[in-house]
Amino acid sequence: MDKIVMAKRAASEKAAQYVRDGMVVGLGTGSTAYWAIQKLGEMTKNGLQIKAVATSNQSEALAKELQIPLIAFTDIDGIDVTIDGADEVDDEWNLIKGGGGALLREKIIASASKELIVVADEGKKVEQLGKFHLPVEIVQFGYELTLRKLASYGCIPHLRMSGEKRFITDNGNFIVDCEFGRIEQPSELHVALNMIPGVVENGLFIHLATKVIVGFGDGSVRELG
Ligand code: ABF
Repeated sequence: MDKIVMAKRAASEKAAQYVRDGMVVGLGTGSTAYWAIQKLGEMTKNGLQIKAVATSNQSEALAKELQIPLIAFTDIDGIDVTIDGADEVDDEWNLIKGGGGALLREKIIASASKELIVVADEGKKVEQLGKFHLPVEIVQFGYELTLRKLASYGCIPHLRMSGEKRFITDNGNFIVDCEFGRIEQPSELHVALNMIPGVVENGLFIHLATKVIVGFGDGSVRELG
């Protein structure tokens, strides 16, 4: 198995061990969270009783395929634990997420979760956020002006494409990948970007993660917190 896949799988399967009978579990999006959903599918087949809330059409489809019982976000009071990936994780566990285009639902579900366990291969750990272009979800109306306002914060905004067409999120919006290079003050930038009219949400997850599990190519894991 490819070392990065081994790392993703090791981190995710370790995270799944924190899921207990009776829990409501948030299912993340991406190739790392994929392995957590696979493991939870195996555990439910062996009798684990959970209800799952999906962060995207992608994770919902995988949960259905694995016969993990799903529950609509509107039908729950809260989420016990969410397991999700990230594109970058810094030393304060601030994250850049949204490479998979699901940042809005991921952040809503993360904010409704008692525990957010972030699972990542070692390559996602960074000293400073920003090398990964920061995804920002924006409404389609007036997007040209929104792009200019995003640029005024010191980035090169790239409207995300899917082939020849503009990428459209599960919520019908555009994604702008903002090339900052380095983000000196992620918490302040997070607030400023969300003040821009037309911005729905951005991929900076500040103080939401309660645990970070890093996987390595030899199948070992390191739990931070
Ligand atoms: C998702 O997982 C996204 O928020 C994030 O961009 C992605 C990371 O992808 P992968 O796990 O495939 O590296 O939660």
